[in-house]
Amino acid sequence: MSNLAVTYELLHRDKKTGARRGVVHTPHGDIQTPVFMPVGTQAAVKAMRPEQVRDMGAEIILSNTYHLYLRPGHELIREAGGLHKFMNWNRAILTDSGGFQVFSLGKLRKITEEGVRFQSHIDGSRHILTPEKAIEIQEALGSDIMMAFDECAPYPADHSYIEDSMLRTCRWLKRCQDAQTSPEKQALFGIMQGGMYEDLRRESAARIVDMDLQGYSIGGLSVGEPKAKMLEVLDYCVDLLPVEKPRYLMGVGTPDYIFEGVERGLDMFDCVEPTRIARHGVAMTSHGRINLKNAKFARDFTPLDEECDCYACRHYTKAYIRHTLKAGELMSAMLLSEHNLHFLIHMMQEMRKAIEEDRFLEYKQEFYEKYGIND
Ligand code: PRF
Ligand code: ZN
Repeated sequence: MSNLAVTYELLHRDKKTGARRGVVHTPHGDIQTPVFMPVGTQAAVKAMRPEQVRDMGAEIILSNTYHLYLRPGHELIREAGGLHKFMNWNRAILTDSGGFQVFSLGKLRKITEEGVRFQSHIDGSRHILTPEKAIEIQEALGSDIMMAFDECAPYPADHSYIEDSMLRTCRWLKRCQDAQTSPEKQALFGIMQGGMYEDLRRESAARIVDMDLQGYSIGGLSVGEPKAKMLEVLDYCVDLLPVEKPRYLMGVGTPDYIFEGVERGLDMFDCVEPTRIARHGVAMTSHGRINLKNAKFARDFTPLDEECDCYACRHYTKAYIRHTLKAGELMSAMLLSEHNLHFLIHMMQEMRKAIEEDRFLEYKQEFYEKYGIND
């Protein structure tokens, strides 16, 4: 038995790409990787019951330090017996540190060496998040994987800004590690930053890998840069992270980016997109996205996706979902969220199978052609 909360087991490497098939062992069960993690920002995957998320095969979800700290408060969740019990989810949970959310607040925040001062987006109250505080909160929540407190720098930003920010994020990581009390119960993952600069990415990786964490993530991508830029950065980043630990690409989760990440050897992905677009009437299907607002679906009595066997596709038609959407019924968000999450989770299952059989590239090409991704 390991005395660490989280370990990575490599099962198979694709013969033609960097894609890898593995298992991440956590205190709340195993996660088959590569994995897509549904997002439950405020201790709820929007419009979904935990049983549904579990039954579609999700083995881990993501939740957020920033939101839960502000409301209902981490002490309340500790009192409830931790986040798993509070939200009735007994599989693994990863919590983001709040770094990213706080940095999205724009002029409501100020960065110092100590941490980030900010005003709540809910009531304007003043707070400070520090590396120590981010760990204290995540320990109260009791997540299986805690993320380090970092700065996700904006794009574009000049070299000197990114360098200062990246070095501060490394110092903050050390403080997170020192603040952590139970590495056998909860893992701490480090976050690589460095913007779009190769020298800074290399330096960030060298520093964080040296701290010997239980897993590593790549942060600071998908922040508005062109796709080609992001892929160029990913090309050299993945190999800077240890092969024997889980590798996570933060906040990236549309099908094309997941394929590109998996191809380069990344294991974990998360994105609010499938549930967010669901609430706007958009479904992901094997032939690309469709918008149920479109009048052409008014009398379409077929399922969202003929190839899908999710609950929504087994029982409902596009015409019905379109009707509930137009009528403002919550049902449309429920059905579309369930379908979209199922779609991505199923895509990951197929991807894992393909890697095991050394046909990742063939599967990628087949998916791209059907879905209509042409770059
Ligand atoms: N840092 C943290 N969370 C994140 C990111 C990051 O850089 C991103 C960037 N895509 C998404 N979520 N802590
Ligand atoms: Zn479906």
